[in-house]
Amino acid sequence: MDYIDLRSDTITKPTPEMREAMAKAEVGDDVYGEDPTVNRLQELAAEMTGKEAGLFVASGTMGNLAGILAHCGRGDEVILGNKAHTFLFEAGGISALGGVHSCQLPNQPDGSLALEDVEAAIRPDDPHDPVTRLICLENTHNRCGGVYQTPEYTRRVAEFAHARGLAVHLDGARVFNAAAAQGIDVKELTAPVDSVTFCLSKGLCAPVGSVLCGSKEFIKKAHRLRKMLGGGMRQAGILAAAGIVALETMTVRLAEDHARARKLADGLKQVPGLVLQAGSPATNMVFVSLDASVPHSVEFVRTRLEERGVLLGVTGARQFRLVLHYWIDDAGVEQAVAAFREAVR
Ligand code: TLP
Repeated sequence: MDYIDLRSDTITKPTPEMREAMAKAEVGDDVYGEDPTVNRLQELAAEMTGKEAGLFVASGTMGNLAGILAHCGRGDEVILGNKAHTFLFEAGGISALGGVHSCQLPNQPDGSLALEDVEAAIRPDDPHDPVTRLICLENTHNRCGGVYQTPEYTRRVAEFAHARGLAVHLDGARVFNAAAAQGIDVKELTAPVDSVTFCLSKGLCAPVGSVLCGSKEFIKKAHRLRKMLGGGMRQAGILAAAGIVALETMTVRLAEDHARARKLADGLKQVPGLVLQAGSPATNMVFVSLDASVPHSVEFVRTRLEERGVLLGVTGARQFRLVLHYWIDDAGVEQAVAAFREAVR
C-alpha cells in the first residue's frame, strides 16, 4: 500500500534532482577539509544564516550536542525549555556525554521562554552553583505545536543574554519553516543568536544531515567536538550535494506545506470528535485530539487509520501529530480527512 505518511517530515525521501546531484558530486576527505561539496554546503549555510562558518553534521541531535558542548564546559549550565527537543528527545546527550547541567524553564504555550523566568534562573557567582553559560531556543517549536518565534523575540533574548555574558544557541531544525511562515529572510531569526543548527533532512527533503553555524572560532571548537563524537565523515560530499539542492530549491517552497497543513486542519475541524490544538497549525504541523465523545483510544484510532493508508504520530493520551511535507499533495490531505471520519466513528 502507498501510505499517506504524516508521521514526520523526517520521512521525506530525496527528490530526483537531489539524487542526480548526489551521483555527480565531487568528493574528497572531509576530515582533512578536502571535500569541495561539503565545503560549498558549509559556505552556503553560513551565508544564508548570516554566520562566519558552518559545519556539516550527521543529524540535528549531533548539531545541537556539538554546539552546546562548544559553548559549555563540564558542570556548566544551559537554560532551556521543559518542552525543548534537546531536553526531551536527544537521549540526554548534553549531560551524559558533555557533563552539561540543564535548567528547564516552562515553555510558554507559544514556545517562548519568559525573560523573567530566565532572569531568575541565572546563577549567582557562588561556589554552590553551576555556572550559567547558555540559553537554548527552538524555532519552530516542535512540542509546542510547530509554532514559530519572531525576529523581535529572538533579538530580545539575544540582547538580554549578551548583556549578562551568556550565549544563545538556536535549535533551528525547522528554522526555514519559521521564516517561510513569517515571509522573512531566515537571517532575521539566526543572525541575533550565537549559533544555530538547522536540518536538511526534514522538510527540505535531503536524505541526511544538518548544519551547525556560528563564528569561525566557535566552529573550530565544534569541529574537534564532531570528531570526538564520531561524526567526522569522509567522502560526505555525496550527502552534502543533496543538502545544497535542499537549500537552493526547497527552502522557497515550504509555504506550500503550511497551506496544506491549514487545509488538513480545516478538514479535520469538520470531523465530529476531533479538536484542534489552539492556533494549530502555525507551520507544517497539525496537532489534533480526540474529545470525550470518542469511545476509542488513540492507539485504536491510529491502527484504523493505518488500515486506511494513513500514518501519523501519537503525541499524548488523546493527541496526534500530523506533519505536512513535500511528498503529501492535496489528494493525500483529502484521503487523510476521509480516513479520520471513518476511524473515530
Ligand atoms: N524531531 C523528530 C523526532 O525526534 C521527534 C520529529 O519527528 O519531529 N530539533 C528538533 C526541533 C527536532 O524536531 C528534531 C527531530 C531534532 C532537533 C533532531 O534531529 P535529528 O532527528 O536529525 O537528530
